[in-house]
Amino acid sequence: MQHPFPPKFIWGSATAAIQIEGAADIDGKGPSIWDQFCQQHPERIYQQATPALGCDHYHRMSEDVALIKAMGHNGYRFSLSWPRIQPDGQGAFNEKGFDFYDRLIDQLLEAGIAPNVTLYHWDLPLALAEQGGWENRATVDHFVRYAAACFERFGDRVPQWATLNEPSWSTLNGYVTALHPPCVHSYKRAIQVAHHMLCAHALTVKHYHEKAYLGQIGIVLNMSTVYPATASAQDETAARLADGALNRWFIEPALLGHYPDDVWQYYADWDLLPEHTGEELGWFTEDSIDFIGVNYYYPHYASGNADQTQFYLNTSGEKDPAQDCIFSIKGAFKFVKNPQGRYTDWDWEIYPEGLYELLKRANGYRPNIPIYVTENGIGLQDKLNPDGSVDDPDRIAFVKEHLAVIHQAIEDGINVKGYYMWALMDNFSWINGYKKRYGFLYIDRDNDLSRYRKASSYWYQSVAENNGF
Ligand code: BGP
Repeated sequence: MQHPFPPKFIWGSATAAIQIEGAADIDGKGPSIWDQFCQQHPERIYQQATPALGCDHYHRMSEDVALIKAMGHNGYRFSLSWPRIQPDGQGAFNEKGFDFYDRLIDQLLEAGIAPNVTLYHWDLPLALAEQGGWENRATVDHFVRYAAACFERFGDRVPQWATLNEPSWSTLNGYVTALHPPCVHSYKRAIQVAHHMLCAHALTVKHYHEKAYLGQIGIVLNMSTVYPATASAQDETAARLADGALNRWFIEPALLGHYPDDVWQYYADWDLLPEHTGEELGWFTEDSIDFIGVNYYYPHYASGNADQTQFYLNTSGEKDPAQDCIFSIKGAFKFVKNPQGRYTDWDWEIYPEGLYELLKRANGYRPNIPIYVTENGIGLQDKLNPDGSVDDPDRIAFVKEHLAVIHQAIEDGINVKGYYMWALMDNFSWINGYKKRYGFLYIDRDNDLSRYRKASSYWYQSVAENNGF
């Protein structure tokens, strides 16, 4: 075998509650910010898709766990729906919500699959959003109470917890590009939101450790590598700023215990600093988290030539080679495409080397920190064959290339403990709707949401069973 992995390596896949569960308003679940956004602005989502039915995982959970087991995985990353557990985010807890996750966790453990549970994957309870959402300092305390209740309920059975999924991406899209709810265009408000999320993270980690639960706790970050588009000094500066704003602003409080000085100064100069107290900054401590989750899809190329603020996201899967600028903030940085890059139909570059660099970088912040690749995958236009098979050679190639760099990182002494392919099943891909398919399991949306194993799931099963490839 060319790529043997260490013993007890986790081979899994990942999902998020709102992307698969459906059952949006039954058994006491409250509405989330995404439920409302999709109802009010169907035109902003490709083919006007909604997560209301999702993959109906809420009703097919046992079947899905049996499939995870049949596919040979020994880990599964999923998120808890805050509004399913606490419908308004601040009042009474919903016993039926707890009960659903009790059953999921028990069935996973019984099947020999370790749960890796994320507390917040973007589905903020609507009632909290109506009170200002993450801009409101009170949401920090509400989140910590919700997290504490989840630890009390599931803490004896969950080995890995993550506080937040990709706070950088959710604040960027919620408050800068305005592509995601609450669709705000304000960099200043984005930074306030990010600060509150990081406070909620820090307090939750502190609480978890004080109570000495059996597992580990970390955070999941999307740390896209940022390269200068050219060797010019202007692009170098833009790349450093973009990396600071999107990556270092999040990973440094989590791993070093403070915000990056250069970005802090930049925000101070531009009157963008968040309202904060000295006490809050003291909550960020070095060595607080037990592991780091890294989500990786593609790298960025930053140019300093940002003369306007604009955003482009290919949600249709119709490749658009003419589109050069992906995202730009006037006067700061502009992300452009790589003329030599390999791109998917949604214009996401395939570049496994970027993952290697991120793993090395996370390890550089704290040598030997356990790292899980908590998401990595490719959106494709998979088709169901009449015999029920699905050929997805591009997914096999994608995962294989990324596993090869993870293997290299482990050989180089980096403590990577597991890999969760995004995703277990095709799901609601946010504003891309359902055409963009990510799963090991094909979901037949033309009929009854039946699950079909794709070719990649058989290939990955053999990797998991052999602990390498
Ligand atoms: C990550 C999210 C996931 C997932 C993935 C793919 O940022 O954490 O929830 O959706 O991206 O992105 P998309 O579905 O937008 O293509």
